[in-house]
Amino acid sequence: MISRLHYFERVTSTMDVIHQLASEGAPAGTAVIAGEQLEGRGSRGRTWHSPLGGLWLSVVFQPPAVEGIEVISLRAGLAVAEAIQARVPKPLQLKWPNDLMLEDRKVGGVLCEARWQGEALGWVAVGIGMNVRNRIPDELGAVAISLSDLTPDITVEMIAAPVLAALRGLDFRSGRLSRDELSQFSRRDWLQGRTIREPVVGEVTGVGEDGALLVRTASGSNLSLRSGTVELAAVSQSR
Ligand code: BT5
Repeated sequence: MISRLHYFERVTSTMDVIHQLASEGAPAGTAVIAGEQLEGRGSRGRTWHSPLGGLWLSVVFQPPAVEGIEVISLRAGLAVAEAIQARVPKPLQLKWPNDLMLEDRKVGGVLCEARWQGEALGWVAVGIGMNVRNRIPDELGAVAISLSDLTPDITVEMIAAPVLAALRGLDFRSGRLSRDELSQFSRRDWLQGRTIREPVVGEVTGVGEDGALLVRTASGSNLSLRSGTVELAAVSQSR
């Protein structure tokens, strides 16, 4: 039988390993978990701190088309939040485009990377990082949190299986968020109703079915942001 879950004590990044496996023909659903990542990454070249004690996981998929990679990221975050909510005493919220929030601090993040084979989409790797009981670096102490801060007994083993099952169960047939997904997202939407100052000034009204962030500006126009990093108008909450 082909082993579809690979565990490593230490890797550069589970994304590197999953891309390597996919390039060797690993089927959709193949997953990599690492105890520790030495070069864990976020989006746009940012660093993702990944010491021992967190869940560092990547899964490969072969979606029919790449349209809606933003949607894949939101869908993955939503599925993960729903899968582990029962183990966390406070709401897990989602901050567009890819953050998982707990008590107004970042507890996890999603990273999607597509790889092409010539003109065609080869595969999409979805990575999820979740602080479970790992140490948070001092410089992130005010903005990051671990699940164990609220659930002292929680372990990576307790959440790895539900998170993996949720990701493997993702349905890629639609490149658009369904009405149900939108209302689920809205219930967990951390940005909704908040005023942002970057990349535009306005109030966040939600996300659209294409995964874009919806913002109403002071002049009353409605904007749709496809990508970018959001900064709140309040000084204390930016990333
Ligand atoms: C993310 O990026 O939030 C996506 C993180 C994805 C990590 C997973 S782990 C498994 C797989 N393998 C990888 O190498 N990556 C994926 P972004 O939105 O760009 O956020 C990055 C920012 O989050 C950094 O610039 C820091 O400010 C902050 N950060 C870094 N490490 C953190 C941590 N452990 N907890 C909370 N915040 C962190």
